[in-house]
Amino acid sequence: MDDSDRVRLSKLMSYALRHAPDEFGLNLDAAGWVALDDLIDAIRPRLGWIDRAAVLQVVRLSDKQRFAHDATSDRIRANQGHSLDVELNHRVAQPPAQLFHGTVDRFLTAIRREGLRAMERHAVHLSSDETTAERVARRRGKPVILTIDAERMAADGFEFRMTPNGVWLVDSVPPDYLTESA
Ligand code: HQG
Repeated sequence: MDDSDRVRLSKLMSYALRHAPDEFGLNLDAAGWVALDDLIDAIRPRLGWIDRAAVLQVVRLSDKQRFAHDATSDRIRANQGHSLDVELNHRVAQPPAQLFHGTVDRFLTAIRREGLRAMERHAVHLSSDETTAERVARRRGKPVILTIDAERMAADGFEFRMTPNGVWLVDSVPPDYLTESA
């Protein structure tokens, strides 16, 4: 499996496990888990060469730990990014004083007015370093980095969760907690 095969498989797995299990005939449980063998059978019509080893390799090599499997590799789920209603049970945690979010110019008017919203996802995704925020933003254009006063948000009662790969999640960020870097 070369890099481009792995990316194709990873994108199909993300799509099936985060957004469209129905389209693949899959039933996720309440926490987003599905049998690994069922996932393989569901993707095979679109990717004939898929097998257990390939899926496990995608899980292992994902730069962002997008997926997790259980100890016996019987079940798999996406770690974050769902548009479906799943209960991921990520740990509530005390965030660092500042967190970062990378976005682009064309969203700024709306963000200044209404703050950061989860949009198609379950939560707003934040990172603890500017480099990651910049990489996220670059998917869409020239990065604009927003600094979030996470310390004050936490003090004001906002609940932060951390995913296994260190992405910070929060329901929303009101404009008052945001600063745009020059
Ligand atoms: C913007 C990828 C208008 C927000 C990445 C962003 C990340 C608003 C876009 C992960 C807004 C949502 C998450 C508002 C926020 N008005 N636009 N009020 N509030 N936005 O993709 O943070 O490859 O859902 O700035 O690497 O870009 O999927 O979120 O531009 O870690 O694993 O609306 O997705 O990871 O976009 O990216 P997204 P994101 P994966």
